[in-house]
Amino acid sequence: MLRDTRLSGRDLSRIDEEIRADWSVEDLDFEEAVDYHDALPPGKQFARVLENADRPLLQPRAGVPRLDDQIALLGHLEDAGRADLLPTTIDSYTRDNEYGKAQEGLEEARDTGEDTLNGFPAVNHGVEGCRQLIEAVDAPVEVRHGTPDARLLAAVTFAGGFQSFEGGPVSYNIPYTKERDLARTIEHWQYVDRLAGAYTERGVTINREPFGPLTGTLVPPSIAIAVMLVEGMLAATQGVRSITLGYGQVGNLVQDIAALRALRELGEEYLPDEVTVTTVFHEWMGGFPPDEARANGVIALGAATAAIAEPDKVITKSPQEFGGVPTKEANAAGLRTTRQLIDMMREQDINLDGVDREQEFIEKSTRSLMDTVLQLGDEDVAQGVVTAFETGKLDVPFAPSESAASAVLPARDDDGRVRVLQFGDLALDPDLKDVHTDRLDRRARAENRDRSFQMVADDVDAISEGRLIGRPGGEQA
Ligand code: 8ZB
Repeated sequence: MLRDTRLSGRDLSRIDEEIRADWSVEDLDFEEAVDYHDALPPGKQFARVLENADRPLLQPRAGVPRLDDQIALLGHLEDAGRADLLPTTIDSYTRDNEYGKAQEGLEEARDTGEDTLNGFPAVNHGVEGCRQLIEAVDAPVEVRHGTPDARLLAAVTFAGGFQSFEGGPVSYNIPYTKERDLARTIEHWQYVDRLAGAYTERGVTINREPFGPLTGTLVPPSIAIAVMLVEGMLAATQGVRSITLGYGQVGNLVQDIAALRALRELGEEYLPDEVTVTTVFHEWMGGFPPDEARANGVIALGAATAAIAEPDKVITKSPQEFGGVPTKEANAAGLRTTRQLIDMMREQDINLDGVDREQEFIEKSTRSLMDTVLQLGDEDVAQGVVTAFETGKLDVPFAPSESAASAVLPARDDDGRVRVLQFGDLALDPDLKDVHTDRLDRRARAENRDRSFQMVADDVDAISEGRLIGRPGGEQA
């Protein structure tokens, strides 16, 4: 039965065998890999660089199929974008464990010179290919992906010199897949986290980063934070000691600052003392305006938020977000826009009305969700989170997964803060629910319409159409 307990050495070797049966990889040797990491210079030690920074570090997303192209791309982001931390975004076949198809795509890319995959197939490049990449750049590199069963990917990339790994059992299941069972996904991530823990115990700290934005669409902060705490707790059990909790910008300045502060405080509180907690802020993950000028406005608001809230890391967007994967130039431009804003604003002492109150509300709401999760699992967070999603007591809006109820519907209030319009069975105390309902009533009155699904639909499109709140007719009410 699924339990939040540390995997044994026997479990680890059994699973090691199991995942190697999926796709044969060479040079996968833990002891040798520890020595390899030991020889890397301090500037490539991900946790060290992140945890010792005195300002928010900037990191883009980037992944192309061929090794030499990926090296050139990361080099450009370092030089032209001055990225502090680098990514390697993994292709979708690998995310679906379709290594054969990834191989075909990689070979086609090599034959044609086209980017026939939407990311870097790290398993196919193998330990040796990954190491060439790590050696070719100066900054530390993280694996960024979206893989529900990331066991083989983790084994290969950790041995390949990567020291940070995105994702988690809830954040890479609920928003990303339809049919994967949540309990099984948690087992798969226990292996990933245990492997990170095993490196950590050998002096090679592997940073882990749960994916905070979830579905990226109007996610109420308390829901996102609860998922971060659950994934952080699960990782800590397996021996992970460097955890970066994430949060995706919703666009209301006060709510975003409050949420980032709540994320940090609750992270410190819920995760064991031996874990170093850091935070990451994702620039807007929802629909972007189609033109680059307006997209830069969205990016700049994210950067301004980061300048005030000072997360440890910011994941930047590019002005070409609307079109999907950006050119390397646009990607570097997103980094530069973000840095300009942060550097101009960071030393200003800016105090916004209402942040403390919003933070308190987010913390109360998150506690309400976490109390329920822990109760449902009889204090076992793994059991609890599975039951919480099964019963809809914890839920994510717009989630495709059959493991979630997806009954929660969010909408913005009259001030643009994300609230809950329909709760489903979400485990929020009645007095907290009343706040959401009151705020949305106030907006409904201001707009002369009923609280309704139409608000949700209007809000989902609002930013790409040039506003924060989806008002009727697009006009100010
Ligand atoms: C859930 C993450 C979505 C974001 C970006 C998308 C979007 C995906 C790549 C990439 C650069 C890639 N993204 N794949 N960015 N290179 N291979 O992740 O554009 O912003």
